[in-house]
Amino acid sequence: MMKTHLKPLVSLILLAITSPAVVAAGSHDTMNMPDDAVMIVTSPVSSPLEVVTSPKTPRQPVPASDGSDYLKTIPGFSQIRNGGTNGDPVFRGMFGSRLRILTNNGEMPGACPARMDAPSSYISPESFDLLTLIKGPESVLWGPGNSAGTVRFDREPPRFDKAGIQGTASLLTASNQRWDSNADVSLGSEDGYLRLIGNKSHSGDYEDGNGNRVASKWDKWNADVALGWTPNKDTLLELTAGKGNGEARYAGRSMDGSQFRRDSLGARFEMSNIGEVFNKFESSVYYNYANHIMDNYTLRSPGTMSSGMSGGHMASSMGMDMGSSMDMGSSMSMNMPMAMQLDRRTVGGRMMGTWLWSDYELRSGIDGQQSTHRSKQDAGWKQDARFQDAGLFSELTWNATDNNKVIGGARLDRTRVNNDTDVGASVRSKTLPAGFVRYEQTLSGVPVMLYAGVGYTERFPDYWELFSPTYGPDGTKNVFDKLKTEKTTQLDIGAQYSGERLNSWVSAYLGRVNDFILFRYDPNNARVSQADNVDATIMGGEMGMSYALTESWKADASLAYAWGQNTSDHQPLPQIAPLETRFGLTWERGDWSSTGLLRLVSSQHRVALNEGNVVGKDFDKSSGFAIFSANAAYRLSKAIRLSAGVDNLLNKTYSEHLNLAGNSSFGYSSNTPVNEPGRTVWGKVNVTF
Ligand SMILES: [Cu+2]
Repeated sequence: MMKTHLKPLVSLILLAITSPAVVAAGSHDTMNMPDDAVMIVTSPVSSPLEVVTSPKTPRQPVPASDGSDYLKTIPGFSQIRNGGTNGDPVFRGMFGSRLRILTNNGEMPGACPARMDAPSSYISPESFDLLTLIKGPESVLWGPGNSAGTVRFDREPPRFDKAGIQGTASLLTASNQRWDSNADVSLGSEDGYLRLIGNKSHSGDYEDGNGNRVASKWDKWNADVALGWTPNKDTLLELTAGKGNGEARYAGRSMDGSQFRRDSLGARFEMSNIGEVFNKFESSVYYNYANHIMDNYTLRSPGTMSSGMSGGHMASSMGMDMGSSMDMGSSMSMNMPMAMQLDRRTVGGRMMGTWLWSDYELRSGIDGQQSTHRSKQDAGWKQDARFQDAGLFSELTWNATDNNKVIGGARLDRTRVNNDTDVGASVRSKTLPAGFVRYEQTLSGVPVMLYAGVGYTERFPDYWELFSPTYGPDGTKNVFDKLKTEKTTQLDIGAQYSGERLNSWVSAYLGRVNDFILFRYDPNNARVSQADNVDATIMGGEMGMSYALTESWKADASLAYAWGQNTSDHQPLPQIAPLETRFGLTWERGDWSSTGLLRLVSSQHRVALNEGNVVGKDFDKSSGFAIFSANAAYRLSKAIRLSAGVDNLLNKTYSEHLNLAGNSSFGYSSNTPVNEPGRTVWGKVNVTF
């Protein structure tokens, strides 16, 4: 087995060593050669409000091949695990559409009514160059309702001074038959480029600390191509196309995902340095299609066979409210072979201009999106919902002095939803305002940056909130008409100190959420849920520091805390991860670096039993844990970097607070959390050329 696996590794290394001629023919604009150490905490570079990182940098713990797992090195992020991959990211205790996830400025909401395919599950992070997080409602450039934040995965256009080839490749192997390969190769010249990106990822079921297998295996692949035309250094026209698919076993669900098909098309046009005042124009359009199949017989055995429904599509009489119940039921119907196929087609685009005059910079534009959801019935595809949104936005930056700036923005959206189910009105529409104003100051004399901003955003309920619950706020089945929009007003403050040896930062928030969308589950039947609006107060923050002890020793620490209170019911908000701290100690000399990481997570006693979101609910308090991991990295040459590590070195058995609970078909008794992986050994080679 290893023999065949090592072959591509060896040939990659040989290729990189023997072809120095191709090195440095050009380079990506940013972040191509980051810090050599393995990333354990993603620290902000210029402002704690915005985190920018390269998804190609090796991380510890070794992430699964999806967008959600990569976010976990950013303090404040946690995840609701399905199985081994495709978890749902949660930032500051805020779930789902409160966090907008974009790839190349486009969105790809999943098709599964039970949200087995979170938007991040279609993302292969290493095929992107930049990962950017904007915390809180502190930007209006990226669509409506982003109350918790905005995550963007972007590809930078490769630039060539002369004809050549450039790119990156990586191979990863780890415990549990993990095997990933990524390649990102660009051929081009001054006039343009052809970029080819591909990845494959495979993993078997992992073992928890007790040596018990957790149903979590996956297989994935993605292939993307970009064709760019750069008639001059300030103009870019790019066409993109991509495809992907995969399957994943889900310990926490009554079905597995046996298909996660993605078809993507896109185009972007950008012009920079146009003139003194009207300086930049950028526009993009995209088409993203998700086609998802879930079943309980491809990757598991459905248990006791019963008559009828032998592997066909679920009868339409069971209706859409089976959506949320799919993942939690333990009734006899779950013993029958069942499958469900769904798709979602999202098209959209944006157009933005940048104007400069004296101390002002204005970015203004329009964006829009249409997203259609369907399910496959015996008679063919049947549409149940169509979401449409059109928005107008402006963000103005006033550089008052060299050290002070004021940034303000506003946007207005018109959202319209068509409802093709039998319950509720056929159309619902709403105008949604959003805005923010923020003050940023850099102190003179000391390397300190401060900011304070207040933002407001209104979020229309998403597909899962409108169509997956059994009941709405008034206790009837009419969720569509009755569930209100969610309004968030939030104060964000922070500071950063960037000294010679000490770098520290803090970002904090205090928010009021009116009509927070909450799911309540029937304690006696988890397949019955109600979506309701409650008022909530949220607060918390993240902080971090790194200190250079000596030339070669560096200490890191980070902390993240989130708190939420349902003020309507005088109890905690559900599904909030507990206090988490991370300590790292890194030794770095020459081409070597080595890091020890201690991750400490507190217990969580603030729970709201049987409340949560479309995928998860609080079912118990949780206890804390401490996990120790270590890694080493070595730069073999300018082009080749090797890294290896052991996650959960002491092979501890533990589970995260945010947890779906294991499914009975895998032998879990009710309300038993799914454990995290035990000791995991991994090795990775990154090649840049
Ligand atoms: Cu599904």
